[in-house]
Amino acid sequence: MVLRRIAPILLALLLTSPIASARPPNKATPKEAAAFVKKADAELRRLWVAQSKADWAKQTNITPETEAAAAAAGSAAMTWITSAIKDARRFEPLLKTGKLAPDVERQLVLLRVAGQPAPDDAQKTKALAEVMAGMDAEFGKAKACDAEGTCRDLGELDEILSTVASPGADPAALEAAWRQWHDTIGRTLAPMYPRFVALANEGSRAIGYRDVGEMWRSGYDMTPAEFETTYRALWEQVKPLYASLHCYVRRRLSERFGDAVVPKGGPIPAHLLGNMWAQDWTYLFPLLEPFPGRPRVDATPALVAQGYDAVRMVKLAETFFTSLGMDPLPATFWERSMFVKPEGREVVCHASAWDVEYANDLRIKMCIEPNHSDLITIHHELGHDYYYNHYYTAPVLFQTGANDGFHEAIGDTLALSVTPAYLKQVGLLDSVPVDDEGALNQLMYLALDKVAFLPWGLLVDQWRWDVFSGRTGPADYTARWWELRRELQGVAPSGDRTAAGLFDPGAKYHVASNTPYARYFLATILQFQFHRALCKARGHTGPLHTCSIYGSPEAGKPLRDMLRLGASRPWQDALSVVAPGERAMDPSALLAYFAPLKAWLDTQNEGQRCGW
Ligand code: X8Z
Ligand code: ZN
Repeated sequence: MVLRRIAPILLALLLTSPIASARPPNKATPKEAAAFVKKADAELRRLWVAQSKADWAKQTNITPETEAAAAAAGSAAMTWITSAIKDARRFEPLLKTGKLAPDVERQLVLLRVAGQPAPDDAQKTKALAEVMAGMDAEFGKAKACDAEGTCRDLGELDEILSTVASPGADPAALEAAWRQWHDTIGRTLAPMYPRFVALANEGSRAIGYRDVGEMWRSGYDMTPAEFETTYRALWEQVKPLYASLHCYVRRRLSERFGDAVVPKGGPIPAHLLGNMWAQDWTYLFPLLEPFPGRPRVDATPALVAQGYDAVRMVKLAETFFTSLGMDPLPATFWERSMFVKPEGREVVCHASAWDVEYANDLRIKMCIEPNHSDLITIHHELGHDYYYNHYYTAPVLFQTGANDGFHEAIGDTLALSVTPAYLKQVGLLDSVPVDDEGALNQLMYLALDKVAFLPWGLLVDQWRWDVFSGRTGPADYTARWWELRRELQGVAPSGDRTAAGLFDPGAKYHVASNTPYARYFLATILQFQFHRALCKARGHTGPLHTCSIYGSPEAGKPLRDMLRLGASRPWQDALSVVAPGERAMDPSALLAYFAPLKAWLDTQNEGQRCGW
């Protein structure tokens, strides 16, 4: 590890030494920049492959040994990248002069935001890598036990919450499941998180950022301040749609569980939305269906009745991608992926997609169950894998999304075409909604997924930006969390959550694993933008929600052209490849998609006191 840290410094000294050239030190040349980028590509590739191998080993088999190996690989990568970023500073005078080859310049820009940097101290770097690997592992292993000594993992507790719309659902039991998870994982992570924040900030300061939040906001081909403005402006545009949905949902929940449980005019209790984080409300659909008795819009009953297993579900999703002209997944995908929760070892069940070797070594890791939600998540994960598949021959710094929201949006874009008509075509629905009433059912179902998600997608990083900047200190972590959830989502916990030792943000995987979250908010906007553009490419006319791009190589072509770019161009350029003429993230496609539902909701909400 120490040697790796020294190597780039030696290289830098050699390259700038007056002995090595007659030029004064620090006058770096374009040729040196090109050589630097080439070497960085080789070294990063080696370190990242080692890191993803160790991470894969850990996440599919959590033991003290695999955790330690993942931390060591993380520490090595962090250390190297930090000194490389510092070395690369001498090329800064060459940026934006037109003297550098565009690919060299782009790689230098991307290097600065390519990974968590290390603090200026080997011991602290080790501690940072350990706390990061440790939080992720604790989250994966966690079990919450009730008073009778029955212990459940996150999947089992979330499943209890998902029964909210079933006839005998007991709010007290739902609240207990919610509380058990939050109390257990929160208490485990509470002492780790402040340590992590301090060390991670030291790392980002070592390369010139004020804090980790500023570093994260620097990855969008605009200034961090411009990004923040863009982010908030997007939310302001979609907020009225969310508010209409919230109003209608609260009223129906109030009718179902009574005013005492769901007070009129106030936030909705967080345990009554069918999901541990209230980020996906689709399990409420039976309570909210605009026109009951219509054909179902989810494939769960058919998946169960037809005995679908995990592999068959993944094969079905793969067919969607190949129908657009993409290649089948490589044989190694089927050999190396983890599709179901294994017996006898601890794993991270939270779904993810990998190219472990940065060389088309595609895999997914999921604990698949035969239900509609997991079928959609499989499309999401394969979206990541197909992005990898289109750019794996590029320099390693280009092997990422045009921005991180793009990466999250690809599979979801395809999943927007998993319409009732498509499900009928593949034998997973008997009949499809044909009239406006059926369409409203379909739109409601999707809104409970996409529209309900928006404020949650926004707030996770709003909270982390405050935490990393120091605006919110450790004593206020949970209080600030609930302030944001109340203000943006209109959701509240039952009872006080500010007692010492609780840490509710830690109940979410991405906080424990330090995965940025703004990407999912952006992806929710972008996927409708992509969908609108691809539907146009396919020649679809008529309302957006009736379009499916299944089986359309005409839609596949611009999508694939964008995927191939990876991060080699600013995201604005990548966007205009898939959506000619568009260079901004724009919620108008999402708003148009849900416009009929918005009109219906607003009629339903007449005379109601909306808001919270
Ligand atoms: O984490 C994910 C994916 C893996 S990138 C399953 N998602 C977010 C979440 O679960 O919170 C997809 C939707 C949002
Ligand atoms: Zn994802």
